[in-house]
Amino acid sequence: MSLINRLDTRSGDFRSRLQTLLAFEASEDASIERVVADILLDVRTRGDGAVLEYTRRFDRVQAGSVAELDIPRADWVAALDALPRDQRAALEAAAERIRLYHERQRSETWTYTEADGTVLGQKITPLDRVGLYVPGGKAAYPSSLLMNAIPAKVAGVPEVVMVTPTPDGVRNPMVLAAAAIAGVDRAIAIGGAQAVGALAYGTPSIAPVDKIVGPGNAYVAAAKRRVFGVVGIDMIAGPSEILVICDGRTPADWIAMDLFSQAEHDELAQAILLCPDAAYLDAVEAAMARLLPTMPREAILRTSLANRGALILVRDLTEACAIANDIAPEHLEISTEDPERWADQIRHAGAIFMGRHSSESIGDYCAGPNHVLPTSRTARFSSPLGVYDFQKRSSLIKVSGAGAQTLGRIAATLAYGEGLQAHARSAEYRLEADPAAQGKP
Ligand code: HSO
Ligand code: ZN
Repeated sequence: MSLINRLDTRSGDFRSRLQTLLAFEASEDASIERVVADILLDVRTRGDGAVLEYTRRFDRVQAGSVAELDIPRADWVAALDALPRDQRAALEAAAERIRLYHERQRSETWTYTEADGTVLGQKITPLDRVGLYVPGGKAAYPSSLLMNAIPAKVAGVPEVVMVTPTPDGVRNPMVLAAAAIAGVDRAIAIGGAQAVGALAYGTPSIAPVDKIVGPGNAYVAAAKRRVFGVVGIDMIAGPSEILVICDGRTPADWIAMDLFSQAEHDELAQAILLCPDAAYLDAVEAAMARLLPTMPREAILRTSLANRGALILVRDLTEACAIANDIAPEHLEISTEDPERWADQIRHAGAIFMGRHSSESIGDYCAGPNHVLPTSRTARFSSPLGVYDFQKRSSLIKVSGAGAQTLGRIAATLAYGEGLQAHARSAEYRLEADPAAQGKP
């Protein structure tokens, strides 16, 4: 079996083969749904007692109260102090760059005044309280904590509560250190659907939040979907994806490793290269074959590349851009001369990396933009996680006496048209002249 799929846009089965590679259905597992529904109901009715019981059962952590599961701030600070110097410096540098980038995203309240003195506008306020889910174990990425918590703090959210499971009581020191750097306000050692339920409904010791963000396993994702409406949620992320457009003049090892960098996330991750030069595709495949045995995650890489990876021969870079727009990838690298020229043609991608030096991995950690991005083709209609996800808008309306005359007539006419008398008359009460005309259609 070959290392990675090879496709050619000139061949008749190209579209159907591409379709098969792209297909990814976030499966809704009925047994997971049942378990999660039960846990959520239990947390909702029994509160802290249920949270403690599931934490004992799933994480093997005994606690007499939720307060005992709070991770004291002193422990985060200790974790930060114990970090190797270079790791601490890297986390701090990344956090600073992420903060600077996101500060530009902050929306401000605005108003304008019309000629008759009527004032209209939009008031921006942060959410009061945000819950941040941080997975335990192998998928606990401190970088993801920074990417979720910093935009919330930049938005002005006063209380960011992090939940993270600690199976057998084992904590992840780099996650705690990142929490300290990002300005998280409280950390609780709980996870799974029970943590999502506690954040959404609140318990005597955990105040309910307004929105829950952050990645998690299938149980966490199912729980977030179910509490949506009671609270806001971020997107439910699918497997990581990278699409590279290359003119065939970037060192083949660089592109091979860029493809690996997303393929190593998990077996369902997707890495695709589009290039008009067949010999270059051969060179990248050879580089992959040579580099694979050096990769600690070789097994995951082999599975994801064979199942969902592809090297695609295109007619030219214009065709490559059209395919990229169809795929709407989470990450797009444009590894060509004059990358802006091609980026101009891209409308659908979570993040666009331009030029041979812009590896996606730099974006994952420290370029500044968010690494929580729309996956599974949802970049057609959604955007990176940002400060705007933690701010909301209220409309402002202040009608002047003069404005009430003109607007009142328009409103009343439309209200009568809709058969809504009270609407009409409420507007008409504010009309100064001709009280005799009021109440008539
Ligand atoms: N590439 C991932 C984010 C990440 N990478 C975290 C490394 N750590 C999002 O698709
Ligand atoms: Zn990554």
